[in-house]
Amino acid sequence: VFEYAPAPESRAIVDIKPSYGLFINGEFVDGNGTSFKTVNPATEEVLAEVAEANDADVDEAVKAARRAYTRVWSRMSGAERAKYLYRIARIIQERGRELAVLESIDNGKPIKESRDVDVPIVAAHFFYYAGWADKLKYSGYGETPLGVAGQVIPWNFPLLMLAWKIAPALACGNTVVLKPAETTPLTALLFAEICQQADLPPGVVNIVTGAGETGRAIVSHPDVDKVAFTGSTEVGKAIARAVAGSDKKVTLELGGKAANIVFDDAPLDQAVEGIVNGIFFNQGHVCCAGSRLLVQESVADEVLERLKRRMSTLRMGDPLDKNTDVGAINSGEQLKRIRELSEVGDAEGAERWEVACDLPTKGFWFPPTLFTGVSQAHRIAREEIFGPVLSVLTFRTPSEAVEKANNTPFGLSAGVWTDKGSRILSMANRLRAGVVWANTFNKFDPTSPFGGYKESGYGREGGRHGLEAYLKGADQ
Ligand code: TXE
Repeated sequence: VFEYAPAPESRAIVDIKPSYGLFINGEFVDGNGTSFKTVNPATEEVLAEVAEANDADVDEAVKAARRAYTRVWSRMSGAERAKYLYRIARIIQERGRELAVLESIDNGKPIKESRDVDVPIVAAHFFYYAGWADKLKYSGYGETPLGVAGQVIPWNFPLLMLAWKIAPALACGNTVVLKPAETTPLTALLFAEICQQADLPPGVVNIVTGAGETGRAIVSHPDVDKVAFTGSTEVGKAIARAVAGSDKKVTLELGGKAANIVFDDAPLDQAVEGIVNGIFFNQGHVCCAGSRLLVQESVADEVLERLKRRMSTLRMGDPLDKNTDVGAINSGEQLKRIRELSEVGDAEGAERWEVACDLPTKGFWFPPTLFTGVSQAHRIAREEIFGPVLSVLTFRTPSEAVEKANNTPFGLSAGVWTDKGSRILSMANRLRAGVVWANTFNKFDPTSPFGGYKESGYGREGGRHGLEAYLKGADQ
């Protein structure tokens, strides 16, 4: 169905350097000298050698952030901080194409997503929180920043997760040490250049690259006041244990296994689009992905038929081709996890159906796939696959749908498809999920809070609620 064909004209607009240092105190520095490689997941080409921060490097970054916090950033008026955030937002817009292309190259996501979804929402976050910087007294959470925020983010939305973390932290007067994921460090480093271009005072934003050890050093650093993490539930729990008993404030945004619930009165074509978007957007590397389809029995056959037809039209391939719908899996390791869990699905008796296509021999690829005959006991109905794999279950009554949807240790999001307004409201009340979308899915907006129930974590990002994580509350 496709061959990987590089798109040199798009590639040419980004300047990928052979090696990158750490961004500490407003400058790129070498760090201790060790490094790791970041690769293009669509081709396995090594893109660059990136510095790996050790404890001493993280300590330097935290010291720089502390100095900037004490001497400059927390003493500045909110209106002045806002000017920097607006400037950053405008530069993100101006350099949007470059950011989108680099994001697609390092992450594997289709350019139409990075260009039309990720980057615009990143800019919107900076604009939105710039607006709050001089209005914190109306936030309901006070006006006093926490200090130095240590932030660790994943690889599925490298720039967007950075924006969710950095924009509110800075608006509230905190300074930041942020670590991007080891498979997608490049756009965070381009963001560091943008901070320089915006004349952001040195030390307000520090970007330290590395893997889990670097993350651990940030989280456990005694001079970090606040930890914000997005990633796996396993690491989230380890972080909660690591900071237990300290005075660090913590927010965790972890995994999910969202139910996308389709009732028989739903507009079915629209619902099918929502199912496809819910699980194949960003190759299913989405914490709130609609990875479980719960479809009412009376329309199950009809929905599945339309869904398979629609899935067969998805174009998979070169992330830089603007026609691509489904790009590359972010890493060999993630591909292995997706393959293994899918094989568990086969072994447990679910029936696999996948889009027929020739996958390239280089790079990390997995075809859009669905499993039918899935029961609640199956691991593919319970565990996060974090790939383009949908598990289909059926239900008869709204109560059965609620019971099945809530039967998971996670609780990040859910979708409800129905023509009945009253049903939307009652389902939203009964679903134990931080976000419930009605007749849509995967809609993000900086004004809306996002976060989980149960093992999906705690704290909210986005909206006015997102400020709470970065201000000293009355209880502290
Ligand atoms: O996550 P990790 P991985 C889920 C998804 C995926 C699985 C594993 O199911 O298949 O997690 O992905 C840093 N202290 N999600 O292994 O390890 C790490 O360097 C501090 C869901 O990539 O949690 C990276 O920057 N930091 C999720 C970040 O944590 C540590 C998004 C996330 O990596 C650390 C990603 C430690 N001990 C994966 N160990 C979502 N909620 O969206 C690692 N890190």
